[in-house]
Amino acid sequence: MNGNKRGFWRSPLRGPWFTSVLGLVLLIGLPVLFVTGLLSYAAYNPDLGRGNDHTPDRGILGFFLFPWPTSPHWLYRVTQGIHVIGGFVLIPVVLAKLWSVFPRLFQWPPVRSLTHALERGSLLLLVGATLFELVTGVLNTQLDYLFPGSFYRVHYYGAWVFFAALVVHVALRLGKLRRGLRDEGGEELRAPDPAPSTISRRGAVALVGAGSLTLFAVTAGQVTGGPLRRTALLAPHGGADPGPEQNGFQVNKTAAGRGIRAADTGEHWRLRLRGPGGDLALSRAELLELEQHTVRLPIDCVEGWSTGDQTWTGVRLKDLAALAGAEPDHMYVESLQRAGAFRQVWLRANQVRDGRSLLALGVNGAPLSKDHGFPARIVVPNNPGVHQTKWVERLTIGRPV
Ligand SMILES: Nc1nc2c(c(=O)[nH]1)N[C@H]1C(S)=C(S)[C@@H](COP(=O)(O)O)O[C@H]1N2
Ligand SMILES: [Mo]
Repeated sequence: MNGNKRGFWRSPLRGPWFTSVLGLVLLIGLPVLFVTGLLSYAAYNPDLGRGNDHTPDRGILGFFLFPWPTSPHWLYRVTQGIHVIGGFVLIPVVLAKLWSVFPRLFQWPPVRSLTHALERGSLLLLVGATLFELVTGVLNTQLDYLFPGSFYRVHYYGAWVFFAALVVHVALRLGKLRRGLRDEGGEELRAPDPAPSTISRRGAVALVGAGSLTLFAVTAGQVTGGPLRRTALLAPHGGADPGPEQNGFQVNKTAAGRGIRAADTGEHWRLRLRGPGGDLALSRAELLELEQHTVRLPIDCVEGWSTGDQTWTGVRLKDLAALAGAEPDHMYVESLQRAGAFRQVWLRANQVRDGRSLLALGVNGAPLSKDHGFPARIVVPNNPGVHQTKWVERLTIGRPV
């Protein structure tokens, strides 16, 4: 299409004001997704190496990593809730913004100068990376890790491409955005021969807002848990409530799905404990004889949903460390599960030291169900769900090598 055919696009809504209003929302919203995403990445303690680290080639892109705290215990629930729900909410805004500038895709000549080429190149990266992040993110929340290990990798590197392109785009366009909010400049965005309007510009913005609100309404319940969870139509697995009574809250991976056989979790099961004091093997009955502690903590999945607070009972990780002859230190957790991601993970010393960190044996007054990790699972405050290992087989106290 050449320049003269700009007249093909006739919507009177297109123009600097509409594009700038949407741009302003994205200028605030997308960086929030970026930052909460980096926090989620940090929450995995990826610097502890194998098992925690899904992006071994990150190099300097890991510069911001820090020991993820255990308090406040609701922090990950909030940051990841914002990340996932915010991602859904911004989808209509991204689509509307792309629609508002869509005719510009066909501008002629496509490249006028070196600066123009750089500008369009960065835009291509920005649009591509934004759509890529939204699509991979949505697929991950809906389809239960469509690309297991590689999701972290592609979503993480995609985020950095997005961020670099955003910086260039903002540097080039901030002035236009300012003028656009006053409905000035940006003539190239307007239809040269607009059709009569059927809806006001404000009406159109309200429509986009209504789309975002709808998405908010059908996703937010997954973070609060409880009765509101039923409103979370877009929560993973349709928000199914899995088990009976005390164990009746969200399950992500079932025991059957993870290949956990009843024979492995029966009376022959032993917790293998390894530390400077040597190796120990404890039956479930022996674990129940140790001092039991009770905590109220949620399981918060990277997919954005939370179980809400549940009452877990079990043995403190630091007591287990002491039993293995060690000061509370890093702890390597291995699951009975034989294959798949998240079967082994490092916990950091601050997590092991925290008195609320348990090897849980029961929940809400009942023994753990097999889907919630029977015979024993890890529960650590402010820990991403994937590190709340179920069907624990071995705990090793020490440092990653
Ligand atoms: N061994 C093992 N533990 C695991 C998983 C797993 O796949 N294998 N999934 C994790 C994930 S992704 C989450 S969100 C929580 C879910 O816990 P729940 O099903 O008890 O709510 O368990 C975690 N523990
Ligand atoms: Mo998860």
